[in-house]
Amino acid sequence: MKRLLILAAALGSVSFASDMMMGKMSVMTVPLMGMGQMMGSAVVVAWPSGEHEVFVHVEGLTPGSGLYANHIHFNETNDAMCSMQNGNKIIGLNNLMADDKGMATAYTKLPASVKFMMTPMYLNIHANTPDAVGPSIICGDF
Ligand SMILES: [Cu+2]
Repeated sequence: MKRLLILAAALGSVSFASDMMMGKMSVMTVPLMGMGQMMGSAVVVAWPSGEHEVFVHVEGLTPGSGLYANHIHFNETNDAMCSMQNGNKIIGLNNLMADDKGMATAYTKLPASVKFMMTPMYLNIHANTPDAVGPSIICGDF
């Protein structure tokens, strides 16, 4: 996992959209920022088949604090961003589970029927208390 994140970071300057149009696999990294010690990164691998793989790694959660909801958000007006929290449409990703060090990793494979990357989006990790899907606590703009 760490190796993939490092590889993806090295490839981060590759133009995502143009590679997709040329039918090659492409990789995009998205830094995730939260309050205090909370931070992380997301790596999105886009395959020529239209499938996407999304790896999310975060640190700084409360150790052993359970599951955290994890979504990509976008909207119809193409202006979704973390600072506005205005992405009323979501692509669900697998939950993150905080380990005993407050780290969590989630992997989600999305079928080609899930279309994204053509509009501004952000990846949100939500507070898990008092509600299962609370306000955003860590976010990254695509
Ligand atoms: Cu969400």
